Parts: sequence; C-alpha cells; structure tokens
Amino acid sequence: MRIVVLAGGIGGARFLRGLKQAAPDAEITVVGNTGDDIHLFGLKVCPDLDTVMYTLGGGINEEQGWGRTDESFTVKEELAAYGVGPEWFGLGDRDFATHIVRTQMLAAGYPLSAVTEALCARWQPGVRLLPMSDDRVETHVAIEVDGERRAVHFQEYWVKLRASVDAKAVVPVGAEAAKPAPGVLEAVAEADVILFPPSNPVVSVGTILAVPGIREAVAAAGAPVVGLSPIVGDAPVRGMADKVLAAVGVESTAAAVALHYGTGLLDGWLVDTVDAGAVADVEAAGIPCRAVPLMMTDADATAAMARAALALAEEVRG
Ligand code: FO1
Repeated sequence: MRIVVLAGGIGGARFLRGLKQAAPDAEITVVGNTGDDIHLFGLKVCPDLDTVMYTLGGGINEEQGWGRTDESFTVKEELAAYGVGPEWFGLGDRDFATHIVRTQMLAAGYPLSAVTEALCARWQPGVRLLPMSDDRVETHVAIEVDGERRAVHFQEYWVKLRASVDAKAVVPVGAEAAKPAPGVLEAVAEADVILFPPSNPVVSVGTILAVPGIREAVAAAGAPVVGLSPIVGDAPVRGMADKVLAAVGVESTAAAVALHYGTGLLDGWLVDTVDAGAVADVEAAGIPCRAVPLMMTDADATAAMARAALALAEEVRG
C-alpha cells in the first residue's frame, strides 16, 4: 500500500510514528512543510523536515517534540556572548550540525530534496521524506502592534511572541511561484491513500496545499483523502492553531476545520470522541466522518488513530 502524508512538525511526526506501527509494510511518502524554514546565522533551518526526520529516526527530544535528544547549547551561548542572536530560537549543538550540512550542500548546488535525502541516509526514518518544494517559501504572519501593522516570520510569531497577539493574516511568501519538489505530484497521483495528519491546517497542511499543483493533485487523486482533526473539544491538541485559524476566518472546532478543507479535498474526516456531536454536521456537508480517540498519548493510541484513518479510507474508497 502506498500512503502519502502531508505533514507539519510535531503533530505530523508523532502521527507518522503511529502510522508506521499500524502499517509496517506500507510505502509511506511524507510531503513536508517548508514554510516554517528560517535562515539563522547564515544557516538554513528546516524545523518541520527535521522534526519528522529526528522523530522517526530516534533522535528527537521527546519532551519538547523538536530538536535533538541529549542536546547542549554551547554554540548558541558563544554566539550570544558576541551579541549575535536571535536568542529566542533554541538551536542546539547537535542540531547545528544538521543545518551546517544542509547549508553546505545547498551552497554546492544540491536542491533541498536531494539534501533531505542525504540527511535521511543517516537517520533512516523509514519513510520517503520530500520537502513540498525545492523553492524558498516562508510563512509570514501579519500582526498589529500599537496600531501599526507589520509582518513577522512565522517562527518569530510562534516562538518569540508565542502567538500572544492576534494574527491578522498568514502569507506563505513565495508559494505562488514555487514548484512541487520532484516526486511530490507523482507520489500523490500513485497513492492508494492520502492522509492529512493532525497538523496545523493553516501553517502546515495549508502551506503545502498552497504550492501550485499540490492542491489540484490531491483533489484529482484517485486515492481516498482522509484527515484527522487537530482540534479536540474546541481547542488545538497542541500548539496555538486557534490563532492562525482565526486569521483565515475558521472557527477552532473539529467540524469547521473539515469544512475548511472541504469536500473538494476530503473524502473522510476523523474527530475525537469528545466531538462526536460534530459528526452529523460534517456528514451533512458531504464528508463521511467518524468519532474515535484522537489523543496521541502513546505509540499504541497513535497507531490506533492511524488504523482508524486507514479503515475510513477503505470504507469510502470509490
Ligand atoms: N520551538 C520553540 O517553541 N522554541 C524554540 O526555541 C524552537 C527551536 C527550534 C529549533 C529547531 C527546530 O527544528 C524546531 C524548533 N522549534 C522551537 C519548533 C518550531 O518552532 C515549531 O514548533 C515548528 O516550526 C512548527 O511546526
């Protein structure tokens, strides 16, 4: 079975771990969000690709959900001693090595997809990890401070500001001119199942779908497309997804997120059992919907979620 997953960072990575357990023989292609990428200290940092790679490769800091296990911060401290920041973004020594290798390979002319493949040769994540695009796309968030509107990089909004101010707009800068990375459209076209994990629907899955050609390919795919709600009981399972959902005029409910993706994309939707009341609304909109436990509390619970998504895909397969 060929499964394609459009994934963001922590939520996507943890779901993928469950999916691998649920479908050990499946050929899984992950299309990773690169809109969160940021250039720091002259280095290209790809948080979501790295989170997937480290999580599936056994190198993730489990408590944080991002960055390396057994990490130290000597380089960051030395940079700070020179007055060189930003100090608000926690790049550890082990993690730095990944960004150095990536930046060096990019400077030598390799595209991000080839660089990601090279990094994965070390981590052996057990999935084919493709960036959504080899072209630069950077998500910016429009905010208003003291009556003045300005745009900040997504990481500044998420990590420095902790989404403490309202997001007025979310813009994947460069997306309109970006091309899907090699292999992305082929994987989508050849998939038996396409999954939207409980990743952020705006800045993760939404950014991937903003690359021209990807949304169209998913909509046209012969495979059933099943999503899992990142909202449980009207609040994001983790992160601050409600802030960016509000920016695109979508309520933070499991049903509203399903309708945001819409019948043009989704063939099935899973909500948590606490949101069982939303099933009828989602089905009334034409999207088959089931209520199952959606908290990724441990590997077995996450594998059960993945099995439920695959079962719904089989049920709705035309
Ligand atoms: N998240 C934080 O909350 N604080 C950090 O300092 C931070 C650093 C960081 C470094 C590398 C990396 O791969 C991820 C990092 N993240 C950090 C996570 C990241 O900001 C976001 O959670 C994702 O971009 C959202 O998917």
